[in-house]
Amino acid sequence: MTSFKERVFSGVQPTGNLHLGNYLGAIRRFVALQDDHDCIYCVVDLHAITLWQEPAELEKATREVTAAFLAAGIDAEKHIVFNQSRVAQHAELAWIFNCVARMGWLNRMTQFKEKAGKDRENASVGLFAYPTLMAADILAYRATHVPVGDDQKQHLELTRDIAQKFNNDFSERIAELGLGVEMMVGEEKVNGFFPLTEPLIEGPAPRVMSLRDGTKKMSKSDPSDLSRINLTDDADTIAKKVRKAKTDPQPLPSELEGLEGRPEAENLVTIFAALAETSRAAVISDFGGRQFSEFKPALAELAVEKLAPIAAEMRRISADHAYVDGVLRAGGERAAAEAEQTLAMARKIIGLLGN
Ligand code: AQP
Repeated sequence: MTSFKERVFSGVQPTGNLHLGNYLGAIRRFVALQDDHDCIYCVVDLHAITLWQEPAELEKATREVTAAFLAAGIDAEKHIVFNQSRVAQHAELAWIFNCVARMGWLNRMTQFKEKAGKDRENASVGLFAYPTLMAADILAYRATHVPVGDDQKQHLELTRDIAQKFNNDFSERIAELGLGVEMMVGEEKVNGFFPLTEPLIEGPAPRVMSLRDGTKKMSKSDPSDLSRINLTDDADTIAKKVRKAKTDPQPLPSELEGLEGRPEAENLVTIFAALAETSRAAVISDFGGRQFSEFKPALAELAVEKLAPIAAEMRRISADHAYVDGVLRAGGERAAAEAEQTLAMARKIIGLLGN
């Protein structure tokens, strides 16, 4: 009996305004994981179109996210980098999962509620079914680990529910075809076709907050550009955004516990610690008792030092369309070959003739 090969999968939507939260919560961790894992990183353009995208902007943003992956240090030869729509198996498996997942499960997804807002009747069907496509992205490669920011926790739980229901619904058939793989669920040894994927929601900044409101997540779609540091911002813009970041009138506390109930101060300290690759306690030990007028310039300088080289590299790479498109094409071919192996088995399990 074999067990699942460890494999990492994650994706980023090409919806413009890639920001510090995307970098610290996701992309920088993608880079760290590639040293000892087999990784697949995807620009999830089919997810992007669940909300309206201008076609030319979508093309530009797809190249920009790819460039961000490469500029941050992802090795597209050793690992796989591609855009989702090139691999039709994602959409095929998503349809299968639409027939496995239950309406009640999707009705509970908070991201749909937030994104659809009050105009639920006018939201696309794709926005509602977004989590089943995400499950398909991951399970088309039978990925075992998914690094994501904290906001994706609920979608990862749904992915596990879908895998488990599929494994249960088809357990006899999976056994008959000898396609079961052994895995540990807690203390229990179980057998199934899809792994119960582990979310990797860790690192120093799984949830970077808005610079304008420390209770809201930093987000691409926030109408205020001052709320986020974009990966493409120049040094002056970064300095201005940090200077204008909302804070309270108190100096920084001298103990970590003093950040409680001060979301904006906590966010800036977290960002500093994550960028400096140190602990929040170390930041407080250096800056405790000091005013924001002293802390903010140090944070701006650090952010520029860390982000400027990535921004410059991103600009250089994304301007070279032939190169970026070549990376996506080659990655897409490799990804399709992997995904087709899973789909061929899944079709057999379900009873869909056609292999
Ligand atoms: N603020 C954040 N802090 C930490 N991680 C974050 N991520 C997003 N925002 C933060 C993580 O970045 C990865 C890619 O995100 P995405 O583009 O696929 O979708 P998203 O989570 O919807 O990103 P945004 O920026 O918040 O976009 P909008 O405004 O459209 O909702 C994911 O791993 C995500 O967790």
